[in-house]
Amino acid sequence: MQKVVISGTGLYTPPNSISNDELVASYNAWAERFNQENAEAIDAGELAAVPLSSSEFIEKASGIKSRHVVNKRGILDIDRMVPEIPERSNDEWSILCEMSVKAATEALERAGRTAADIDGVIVACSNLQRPYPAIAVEVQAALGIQGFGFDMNVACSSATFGIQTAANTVSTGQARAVLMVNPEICTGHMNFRDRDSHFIFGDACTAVIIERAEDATSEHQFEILGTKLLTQFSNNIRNNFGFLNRADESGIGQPDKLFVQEGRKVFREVCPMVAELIGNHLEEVKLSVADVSRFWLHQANLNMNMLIARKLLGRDPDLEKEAPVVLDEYANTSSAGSIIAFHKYQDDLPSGSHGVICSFGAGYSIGSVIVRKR
Ligand code: CO8
Repeated sequence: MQKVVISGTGLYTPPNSISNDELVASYNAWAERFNQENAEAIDAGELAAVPLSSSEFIEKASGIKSRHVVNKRGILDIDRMVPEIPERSNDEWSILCEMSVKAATEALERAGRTAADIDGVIVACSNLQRPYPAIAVEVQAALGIQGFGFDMNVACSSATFGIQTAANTVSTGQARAVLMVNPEICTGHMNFRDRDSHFIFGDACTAVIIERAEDATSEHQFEILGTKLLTQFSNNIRNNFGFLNRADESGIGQPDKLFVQEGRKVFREVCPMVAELIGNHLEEVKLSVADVSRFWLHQANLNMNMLIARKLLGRDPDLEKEAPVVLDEYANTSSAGSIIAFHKYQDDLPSGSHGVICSFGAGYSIGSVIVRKR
């Protein structure tokens, strides 16, 4: 078995950003119009009035202040409330491929690698834009990578599950190096007319190069000391969109064909599972929580991360140093979130520092990757 390192990471951030105030203004304008247009039915008790949203609630309940998105106009247009992303011809690179190439280019550069050094591509994300051909195979072609590519989806935990898959592939000698990418257009699967969830997600793409330690020359190396994954079935985060929808037309366009969740239950059930998994994983690799300099946690909710860090540390974390936050600017970018935090907050760590990349989300799915800076 070969020792394996993460030798480079990359990030693509879409140029458009929507603040809470902008998002709430659009949602509330739609809600007020809906309530006016349906005033009679609402007064007669035949229809429930749509409640208004508030920026204060969003920031307090989640820590989110804004989100980057691939298309702003379509989301904020109250006659649409869906991003406008024109279909492309089969001769053009798809938008997920385009985002992946941008993030991968930075990851390759930081790893000091070129396409010729990579033997496999994994696209791991929540929101795949088509069933086939795999986006990973398209990314391979766009970058000129030989070998193999495949897509995988474990919702918000796709990246950590992708890192484990890539690390196993490299450690067993099946590949010298693997590119693992997380293109997430979460706004394509959001219900911007649902007050409870309209603020939760944003768009981004991250990329990670995983390679043999003995080959690595990068200045940004983290040895993977261990990976630990857990899944436990839950309907509390669900999206019923799929290829069989057309086999029952009555369900097409219903809210359950977009992201839906029982946020409170997720919060309550997932936090203890995450803290326990990280604690057990650290024990397995003979480290204690005190040995960990940084937790790059999944970026869904600041209060969740505070609670998890508190459970582990027995005190409030120093967010800047111990559990960096990117969800204030990015919102929840699903699988990309913990990797954005890892990418942005790693260069200051001295060699020998230990860190944990941890994701959690739909499934439920939880993934922990323990690393040591080289
Ligand atoms: N404005 C004002 N008030 C609001 C709003 C709003 N926008 N939304 C809700 N309220 C109200 C509620 O109606 C409720 O009112 P009342 O008390 O009268 O009933 C009150 O505020 C409190 O509501 P909640 O109990 O729902 O509020 P919480 O404090 O629980 O906060 C959160 C809601 C922020 C959603 C929180 O529960 C949370 O973050 N939970 C965890 C969610 C999570 O991490 N989910 C993971 C999902 S991501 C994932 O797994 C990947 C899926 C794949 C990606 C798909 C991409 C689209």
